[in-house]
Amino acid sequence: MKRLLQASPFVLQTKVRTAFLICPLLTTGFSQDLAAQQEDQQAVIEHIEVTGQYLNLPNGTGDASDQLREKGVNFSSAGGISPLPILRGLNDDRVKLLIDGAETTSSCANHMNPALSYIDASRVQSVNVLAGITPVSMGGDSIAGTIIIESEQARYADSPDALLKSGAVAYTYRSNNHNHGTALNATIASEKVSLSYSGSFDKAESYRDGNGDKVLDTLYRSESHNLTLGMRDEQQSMTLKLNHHEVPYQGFPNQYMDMVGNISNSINFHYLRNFNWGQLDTRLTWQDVDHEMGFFTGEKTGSMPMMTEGRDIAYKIAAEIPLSDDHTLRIGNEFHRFTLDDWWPALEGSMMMGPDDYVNINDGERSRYAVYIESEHALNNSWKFLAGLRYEHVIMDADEVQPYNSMSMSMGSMNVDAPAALAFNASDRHRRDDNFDVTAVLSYTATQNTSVDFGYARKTRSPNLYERYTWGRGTMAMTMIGWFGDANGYVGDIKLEPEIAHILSATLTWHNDNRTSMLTATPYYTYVDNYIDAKKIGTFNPRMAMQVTRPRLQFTNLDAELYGIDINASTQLFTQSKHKVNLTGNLAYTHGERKRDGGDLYHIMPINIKLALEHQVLSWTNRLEFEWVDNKDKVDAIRLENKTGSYTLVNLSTHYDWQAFSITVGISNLFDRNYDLPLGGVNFAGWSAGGKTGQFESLPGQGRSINTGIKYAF
Ligand SMILES: [Cu+2]
Repeated sequence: MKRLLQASPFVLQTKVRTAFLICPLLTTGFSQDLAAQQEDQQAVIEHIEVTGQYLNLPNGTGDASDQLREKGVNFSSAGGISPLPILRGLNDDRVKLLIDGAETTSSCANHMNPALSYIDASRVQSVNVLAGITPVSMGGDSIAGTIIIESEQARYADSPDALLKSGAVAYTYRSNNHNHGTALNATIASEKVSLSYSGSFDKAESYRDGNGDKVLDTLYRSESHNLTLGMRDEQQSMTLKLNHHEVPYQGFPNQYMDMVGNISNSINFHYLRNFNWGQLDTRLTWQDVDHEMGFFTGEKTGSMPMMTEGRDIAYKIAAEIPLSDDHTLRIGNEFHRFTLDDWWPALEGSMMMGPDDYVNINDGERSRYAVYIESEHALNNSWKFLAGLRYEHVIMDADEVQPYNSMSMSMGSMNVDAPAALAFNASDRHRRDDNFDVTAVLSYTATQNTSVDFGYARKTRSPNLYERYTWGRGTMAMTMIGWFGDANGYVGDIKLEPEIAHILSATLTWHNDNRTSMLTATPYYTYVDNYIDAKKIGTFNPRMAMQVTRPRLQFTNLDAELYGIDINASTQLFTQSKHKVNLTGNLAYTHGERKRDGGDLYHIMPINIKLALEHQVLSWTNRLEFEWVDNKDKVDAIRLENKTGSYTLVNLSTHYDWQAFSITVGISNLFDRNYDLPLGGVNFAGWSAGGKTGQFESLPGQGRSINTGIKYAF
């Protein structure tokens, strides 16, 4: 359903600037030529991007995961707008997600509010996915790669006397979950000053699976309001973005809790200036989040309030210095501080959840100080070399905590949280990590039709606050921690070490002379020292259901190994007068295991193949997609991950541009196939509402849906 739209000139500039440093092929990246686009995706630092018009509808509202899915990013299921990204088997915090250059940390023990949940799909202007090896100037504090999302850019009038006035309104509807989305934007700008507003509203009921059964607790509602002020002259540009985002409710079918409120305000200030020695890029970002968990729907019932307050503050200073025509130097300094309070107010009249508030994380702090240097050098016409070194100093700390009560017995059983709190408060909680990242990539253009890129990266991530500082040992407390959708219980470990990934990867690229057909293959290998995984420290019976036994897990460092291959191909099957027919395909295979016992890692996507046939005539595009996913029989035994079956989905869509209108009509899951999501986790809400009988089953995927969108631009 996605179409590559012509980028505005401003976007083009910024794109070329960022793209140049990592991909020699990027100069062709904005052509409508399919093969060339495909080729851009293939450098060893996989550089993948989509550029859309300001206001992407009728592609849709909601989270931007659809725009990323087709770029090879997988997602583990969570709430309707909060799925967690997985790149080549590495999930969530291991992926660095930059939205307009800002990093947002999840302020929730279930990671219900990941960075991606704050950007509505309608606002996404461009997406870059750098899987695996990432330039150090775009990395740090991540081991899987970097996803770069840009929202609406400031747009300006073409000439001194002109005034730019433009805008768009759009509406989308998806039949399966009665999802209504509305988005609008308006811009007024002179040649030097630009002001724009964008807003979105999105609301969905719980979706239905291929059997027509409701998948409980998958409903949500969200809205966002965003102001962008831009100013520029010949030497400099300044952009100020103010964002307000609200989620009144969002169901999480594979968690014990739901989101009953998430309010976020953020400021993003960006200043860019050209000097005679090069360019200076500075950014200041701030985001405050008020997050509340509880229960809001009859589809999953309970009573327990949980509150979280988080704040991200950061600056970034980056200098790009062209030393000669074929040699560029980049140096930078970054600072990022995340602070967090997480507490669970006492429940009145409850023996177990009172009389005190449970303090989960008190004044948690995670601060990173980073510097890097990077050199990009074209050695001659066929060889190019990129190398970088990055150092980060990470400081983490948390204050003393308290359990609901300090009695040694509670409801006739041992109150294990009381001694756990004493032990936590007596421990030294201050931690410092010194993290080094290295990237080295060689690109070799062998012939006019073939090239190879290969490289090595060492990437480091320090544990997050929840991995180091959650401490409760009781069943209830432990089941509140974890972003895995497995309904297991988790506890942190202050002594956790940072995880260090060593990544080797190569990309082989072939295309024909006129670039209408191309093929690339990217094999990769990653060894992770001190991979943060889980070890079993006990068991429990969820919700007193004695037939279900789940593990109590503690975060722990283990060594892990991941390898796989991505293959992409595209060809122009047919072209005659105004008609064009293209076929694209890709295959992804990932394997992940623990080195100690060869056990399979959690949430590894089975081998899968996607094929898309696209027919274009003038401004009319038709698209037919097949997606095949193999059985998932390699599962994490420690987390009791479920196996899932193989499935094939077919999607069909048509898109038409007529004057100021764009219209899309599509059918996803055309044959209403019923299937389980390989990365969906367990259907806890369904189990709970169904009388808590039997074992936890897998979360089903969405059945057939008729999706429509209409946009009017003025
Ligand atoms: Cu939460």
